[in-house]
Amino acid sequence: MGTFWPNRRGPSPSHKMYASAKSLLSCCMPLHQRPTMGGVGNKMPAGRGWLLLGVVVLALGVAASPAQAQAPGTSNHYDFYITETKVTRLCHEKTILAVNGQFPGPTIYAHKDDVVTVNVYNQGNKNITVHWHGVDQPRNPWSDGPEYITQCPIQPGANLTYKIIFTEEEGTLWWHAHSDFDRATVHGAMIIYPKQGTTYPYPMPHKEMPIIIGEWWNEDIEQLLLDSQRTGGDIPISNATTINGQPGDLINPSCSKNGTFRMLVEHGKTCLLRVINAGLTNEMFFAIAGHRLTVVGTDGRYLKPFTTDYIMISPGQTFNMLLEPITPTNGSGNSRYYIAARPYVTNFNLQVDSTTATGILEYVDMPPSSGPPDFPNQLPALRDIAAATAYTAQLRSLVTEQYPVDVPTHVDEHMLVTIAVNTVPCGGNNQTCTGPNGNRLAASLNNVSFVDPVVDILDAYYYSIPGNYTPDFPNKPPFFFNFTDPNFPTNKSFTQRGTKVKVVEYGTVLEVVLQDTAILGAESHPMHLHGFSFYTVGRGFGNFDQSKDPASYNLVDPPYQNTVSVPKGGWAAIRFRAANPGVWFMHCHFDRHAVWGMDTVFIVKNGKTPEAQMMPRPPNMPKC
Ligand SMILES: [Cu+2]
Repeated sequence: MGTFWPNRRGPSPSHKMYASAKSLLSCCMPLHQRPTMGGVGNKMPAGRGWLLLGVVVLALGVAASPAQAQAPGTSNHYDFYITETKVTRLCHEKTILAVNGQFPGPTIYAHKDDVVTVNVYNQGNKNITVHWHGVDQPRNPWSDGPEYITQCPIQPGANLTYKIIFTEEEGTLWWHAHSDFDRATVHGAMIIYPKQGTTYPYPMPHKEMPIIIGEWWNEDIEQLLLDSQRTGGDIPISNATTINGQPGDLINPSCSKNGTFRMLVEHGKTCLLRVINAGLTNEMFFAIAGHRLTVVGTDGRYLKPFTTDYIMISPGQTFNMLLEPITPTNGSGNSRYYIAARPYVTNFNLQVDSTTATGILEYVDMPPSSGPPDFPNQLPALRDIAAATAYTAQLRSLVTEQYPVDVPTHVDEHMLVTIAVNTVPCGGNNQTCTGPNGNRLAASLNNVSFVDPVVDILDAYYYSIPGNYTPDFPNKPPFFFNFTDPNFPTNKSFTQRGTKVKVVEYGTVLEVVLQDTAILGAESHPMHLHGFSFYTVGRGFGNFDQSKDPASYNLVDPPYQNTVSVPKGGWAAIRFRAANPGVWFMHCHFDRHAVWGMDTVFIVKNGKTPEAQMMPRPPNMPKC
């Protein structure tokens, strides 16, 4: 099939050549204008198309950015400058941390098997780290990113070069800060194209577009986190759901209309949507009025294609979808259609940000319509558990000769891990907290509420520094009760703090059943594992039953994921082979749960051969 994105190293056109951005707004990024892998110098967009996109970005406030390919060959380099940046949404101006002044941040482009380096310069006002979400990083936990797990934070004024080793991943992943709540504004897409000379397992789309779902707080999110840590109470809800950093014109229209994300399409030109949920708080439904979507991939892996009216995407997940721009026959004949993201909320006790973010899909080859865009009435309601369950049940790995699966059929070690929101005593001198019953909110896995160590766990492990963690994370919960009964024993609301890790031998096949509990309210949890993708072999409601439920497992074509949505009052079973030596975080991707302790760590020991051993510690890792 030849080359799909020919290297175009032509001279960089000046911006004034593209002064009339309007004429160039033909939808998403045309694929023939992909970035080249051999760049033309630092901070110089490598392909002509990226300048075009840059102009479009400026014109529409669309958050996608030129690649900054630097080194020739397969190695690419980016410079990320994290600075305090002023942005205005909902007519509130505030200072956020952002990469290269962009919110959402710049897109990283790579091909399968590339190695990309990113030098992160912390020019902000607080410690920070960055994680390359969904990249397995074989033998390279050093560049994984979570604060106090695999590194000490990058302090203000310092910098750190991360090495992202892409191997099996192909599709869409993303990067984000992995410290406090910095992820709210420090995030961006990673696009991993097929290996040079190979193609997608579906017809070549004409265009592509990252769509990043997020949240906006009018207040300073870091301050809200600090306040909640002082009071022991919950974190205030966000003020708006966002699409590519914008609430859209249904939320406070007089403030939001101008910035609304617009995606321009033409009849017959298929667009590949790369949807990412970068939100901190909510799973999301997503749909486009008048159009069906063909889902072809998730979490940097291919799926058996299926067509759907909507998707449900958890924080941490990505979905690749093909959009065929055809004027809907049942629509109004409108030239504009809302793209919409609405929270999917399973904890009915919580106050939530229920705003629906919108962008606009706009046909450039139709007469412009004057009325409002059509709204996607197929978008499920806020609490539609049945809609979410039906969507997720459709996820199956592609499975072809070129994209085989390797689902473990033999399990070496079984773990049952309960997930809970809890409390701990407020602490101090009879201090009263604003959490339940005057206590402090906490969260746990197997009743261990994870506490960050003083020295990051990877260094503590590598240098055998005692006192930072204990290797006794349990394989099962300490107590068995009816986990999903809302009338849970009241004494079970309290949890214990600790820094407990699970140590496994290299190559061990693990099955981890993640079990939600009703303690302080059942809800779904997007559980994310670093260092691995895993097969989600089963999901179900109620208490997992080892004698019955494995019979329903899909061991033929289960989805290969890095983040699984554990159903409210239910369970999810994942399997993976621990053939990646290092220190790997597992946590809920609802950030408030993660900071409350819904986390644990796998330490995978070195194997015997050199290929089964961690890379040596790079120089210049930050100090705690
Ligand atoms: Cu959670």
